[in-house]
Amino acid sequence: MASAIYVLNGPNLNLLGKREPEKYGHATLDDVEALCRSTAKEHGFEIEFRQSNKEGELVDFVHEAAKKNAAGIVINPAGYTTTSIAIMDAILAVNLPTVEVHITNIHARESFRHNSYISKAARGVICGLGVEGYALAIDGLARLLKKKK
Ligand code: CA2
Repeated sequence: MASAIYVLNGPNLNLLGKREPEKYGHATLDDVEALCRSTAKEHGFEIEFRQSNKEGELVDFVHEAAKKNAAGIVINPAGYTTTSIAIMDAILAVNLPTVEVHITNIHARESFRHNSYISKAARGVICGLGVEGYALAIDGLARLLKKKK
């Protein structure tokens, strides 16, 4: 069986495409999942796609990724980006290559969005490229993982 990339989505991302399309675009989270699956398939990976509005559940997903021997993690921590030492610690603990994604350019927005705890644990960060950022994160992880073989 192909190994999996876990794609984790934080609070309110279940509203993608349904609210504030001027900010976050028209793609729904189901569209993002389909994009992730097709991108991963090109590289021979499967996707485990999750969303939660609860910090602890996101921590559990990170632990699950390690337990299931995932190849890597793509995470949009959303509103937990600038507050969650718990998610940062989980990513540091499992030591899986992790790419942080934001749909918007957080650095061009309010200053309270700039300082990401998750970036301190991530191998790379993509922001401001819309939901295409998820596909680019999977491409990037696939390239990193191929190099390791
Ligand atoms: O740009 C991103 O992807 C963010 O992670 C989105 C978060 C925000 O707190 C970060 O600063 C940047 C917000 C996610 C909320 O998702 C919604 C989606 C549609 C409508 C309303 C909220």
